[in-house]
Amino acid sequence: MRPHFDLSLYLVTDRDLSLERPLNEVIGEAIKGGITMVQLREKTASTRQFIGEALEIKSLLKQAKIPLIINDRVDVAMAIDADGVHLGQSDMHWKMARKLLGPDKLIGLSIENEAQIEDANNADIDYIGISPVFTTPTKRDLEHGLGLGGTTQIAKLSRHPSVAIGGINPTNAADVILTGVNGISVVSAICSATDPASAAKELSEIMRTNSIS
Ligand code: TZP
Ligand code: MG
Repeated sequence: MRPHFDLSLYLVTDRDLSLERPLNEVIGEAIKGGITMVQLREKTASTRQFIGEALEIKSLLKQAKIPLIINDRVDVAMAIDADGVHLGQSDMHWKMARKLLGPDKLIGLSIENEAQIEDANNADIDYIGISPVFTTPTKRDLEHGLGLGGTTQIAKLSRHPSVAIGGINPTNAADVILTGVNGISVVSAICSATDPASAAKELSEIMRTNSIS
């Protein structure tokens, strides 16, 4: 059976934006603030370092009953028996990932425009990431933000639950939730906060009070 998951407040990590604190410290604080899901996104560490870190974080999240998703790296997800992977449009195809991971793992897929929705709707995946809602310095290879209108449209067309990502912070989180997504995903709003626990708590509270689903 696939793990139960809650997209409400989905933390995506970035070690370079974490103010030189170890990721498990930032995640530990964010758990206190109410995050519901974590994606380890590692672009600079070696594979061995990534695996070591992922194992530590896995045990932290297991205690909190929060699923651990690995960005891109199906091999790392398999090696540490993570709850699933998150794939972008140019990463391994979801079909191949499903074959490798089996039926009991979660697969999330990034959707960057309406044209990609039809394939996603027919895919054996568990959720979509709508990306990016707003342009963000955290991920510079993205052309333009979908905006609230584009996000609403994709969320409406999707048969899978959706989480929005890109430039989300406490100022715009309520508007993003009103697009109909099931959750919000953030990097810098939590990783770069001086107090990740209160940053997560603030977002979690906004999520709870504005949620329509
Ligand atoms: N994918 C689309 S936007 C993004 C990713 C990983 C980065 C979001 O970062 P932030 O700091 O929450 O804007
Ligand atoms: Mg990717």
